[in-house]
Amino acid sequence: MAVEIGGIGQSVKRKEDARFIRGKGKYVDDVKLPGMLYLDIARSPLAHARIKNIDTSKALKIPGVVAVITGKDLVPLNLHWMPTLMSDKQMVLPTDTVLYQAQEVAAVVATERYIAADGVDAIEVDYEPLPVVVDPIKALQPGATLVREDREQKDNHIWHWEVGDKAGTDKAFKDAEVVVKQDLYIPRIHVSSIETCGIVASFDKVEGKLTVWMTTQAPHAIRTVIALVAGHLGLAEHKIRVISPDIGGGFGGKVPVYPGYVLAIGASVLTGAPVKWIEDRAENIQADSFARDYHISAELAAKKDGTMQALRVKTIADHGAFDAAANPSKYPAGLFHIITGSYPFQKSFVEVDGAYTNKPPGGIAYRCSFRVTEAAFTIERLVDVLALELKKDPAELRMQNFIPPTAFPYTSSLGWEYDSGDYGRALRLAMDKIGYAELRKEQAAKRAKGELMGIGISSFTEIVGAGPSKNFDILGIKMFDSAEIRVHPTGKVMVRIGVKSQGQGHETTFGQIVAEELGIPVADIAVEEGDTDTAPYGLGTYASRSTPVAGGATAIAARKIREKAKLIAAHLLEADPDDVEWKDYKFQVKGVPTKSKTMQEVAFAAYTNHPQGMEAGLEAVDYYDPPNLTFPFGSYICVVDIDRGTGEVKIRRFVAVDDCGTIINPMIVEGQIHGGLTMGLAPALYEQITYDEQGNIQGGTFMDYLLPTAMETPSWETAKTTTPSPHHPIGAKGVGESATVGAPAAIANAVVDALAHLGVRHIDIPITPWKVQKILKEHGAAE
Ligand code: MCN
Ligand code: CUN
Repeated sequence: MAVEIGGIGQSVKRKEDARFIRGKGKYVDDVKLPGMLYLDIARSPLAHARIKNIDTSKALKIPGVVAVITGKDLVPLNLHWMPTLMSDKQMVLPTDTVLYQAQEVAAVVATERYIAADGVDAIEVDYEPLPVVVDPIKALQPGATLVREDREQKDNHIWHWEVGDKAGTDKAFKDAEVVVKQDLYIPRIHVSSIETCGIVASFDKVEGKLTVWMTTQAPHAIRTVIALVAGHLGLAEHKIRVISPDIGGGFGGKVPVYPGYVLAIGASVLTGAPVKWIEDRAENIQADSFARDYHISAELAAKKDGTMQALRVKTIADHGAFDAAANPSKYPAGLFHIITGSYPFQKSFVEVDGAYTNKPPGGIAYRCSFRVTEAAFTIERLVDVLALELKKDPAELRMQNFIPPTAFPYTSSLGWEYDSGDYGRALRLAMDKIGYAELRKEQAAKRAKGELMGIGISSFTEIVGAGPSKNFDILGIKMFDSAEIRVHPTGKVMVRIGVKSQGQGHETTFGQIVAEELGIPVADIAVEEGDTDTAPYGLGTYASRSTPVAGGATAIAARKIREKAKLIAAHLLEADPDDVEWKDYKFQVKGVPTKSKTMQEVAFAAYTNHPQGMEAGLEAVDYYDPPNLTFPFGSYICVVDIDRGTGEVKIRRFVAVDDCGTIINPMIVEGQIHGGLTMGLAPALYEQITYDEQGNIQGGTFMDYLLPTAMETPSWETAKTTTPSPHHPIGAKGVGESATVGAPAAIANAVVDALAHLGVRHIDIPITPWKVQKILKEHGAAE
């Protein structure tokens, strides 16, 4: 029975793949409208410069160029600046100064895409170079080059944020038997979705209605932002329709509002024609929002026997020229205070300072759930540093310290209430699966022969599912989410939700939740997202929040339907509702299994034979405000071999044990973990974006920004434990980012473990062959 329904726990094949694998997905660039114009953007070659003049005359002479837009043209419309999600503001186009390389400087609108590009090439900008600051530590020093002249505050400090018990933590450190300290830099990286960002904006002058198709993870929030930013131009929220069609990967990079979107909307309002802007690959990698860029200094205090006691962390966050991060308003450093991880620290204190630099806006994306990757990497690296200091096995040290399963719900010293967990079970399973004890023996034998092999563990705790509205809002909009379910007379179902898949498989998994609750086969359930004219309001998909929040809304909306359906079933069965029960996906008269009604029969009756006095129809809406976040966790173990000649790190095995509570679709979750692990491998060994002293991007193309391919990616081995969330309607936690959060520390720990006997204690990621070879040479261990 259960298999036919395709309910919770079934590996139902992804419904959306029918179109994806046939090349029939519908992406923004597939939208073609009559009379559509194309927009392209001229970008700054310099990281900091005064704009003395922009000469657009040659561009305007090119046949097919319809308009050129500069910052000065936007001033009368008050559109030259826009608000960011972090209550900062960002230039749409500069009027006098550019603040980073690849910043938007002017836009060309033309009848064809290539004509627009020619127009961009013909724009002549006279720049006067200004001093550049790319290092946030230097940027915060007195006398540093000022990045943001527009601000009242005349320095590069954005905000200071702290949490925890400072005095108590300082005292714990003073009294501690053992203190380890580690500085870590988590470099700037960039998501590289298959599809770049883009928009088609179409303004209907007669109706005053704006329709936009865009690559956004949060269509409803974007609609509200457009209404707030452009309300003075007559764009009211009921006359704005945002459609987020199929998206070829988002990973956080499609949360922010980019100037290109605003320019395309502005151009459509000005010309009355539809305008398309599709970013090219270089623009995507050089100018879109960046992730990480955290300079962290972390200390851990412990007893000699290994008992962890206190944690103290100081961080400088490089946000580039505008604070355009996509964090909840209350938390400028995201959920970085999950940094206490899987351990019951008595005292902790964390402080973060944000800095402006002449770099593109950073601080958002890359499968991170709001700075959780930075936190997990730091604590899991630090635990290994402590293990080394105490000469303890890192697995044993973790087992000794884990928050015990009996302690949940557990409130961390930085204030988060972890819903559920069993960390020891996950680590034991990972150790059994990989054969930990045997590997340690093998390592010892290899070491004796001079061969380099390392084993690394990461037992991370994630925090996902923003969020309870008491803690979470973006620009005041509370982070709830929604579902609307309609059961049609013939028992087929339409589900609309406020989140938006970018490849995660929502059309399948949200159908499965409804299938389970209503006993209707998943094949008969259509799931729709991403159209603000039809879907209920929601905050979108990021921070692995769809299952924790919209998943809760979906289950509750379905249960509301079931409650009404029960009354109709009782009416049909001529029984008292109290004598009717929901069993085996049917309504049955208690104790009389032969007297039953299916949901399909009830649905038909809801429109044809419902009880007198009851409203017709069978539908429900739920706006779900979760009581808490969900705290998925996992234990990863990585085995590496290092080539003493080249310094190359080879991942021999990687076992990932994940726990995301109740699993809706095991196959989809495994896919999420495979993808997530690969995106965790990427920054650990390969990806990094750096800038030279003049603010020139190093690594702005795939020639030197190294994405792992199938060649570099090992064969991931996965396993699971299941510790349901006690507060989620179906016990599910989010999982979309877990593997990216957990993997880097396991890999880095494995590499350091391989070199620890040489005296190596830490290596900053990405751990490139060049770095390893240098270390081997320094220690006389190179071949
Ligand atoms: N799922 C499940 N059982 C659970 C938890 C999740 O079956 N206990 C399923 C979900 O129903 C959903 C998928 O797994 O189909 C991911 O669910 P969830 O963890 O709720 O995450 P979201 O759907 O909110 O997706 C967001 C998350 C984030 S924040 C990034 S970044 C990321 C990720 O998902 N970006 C992705 N995975 C991605 N996968 C693809 N293909 N493309 C992206 O851009
Ligand atoms: Cu931070 S990447 Mo996901 O939350 O969209």
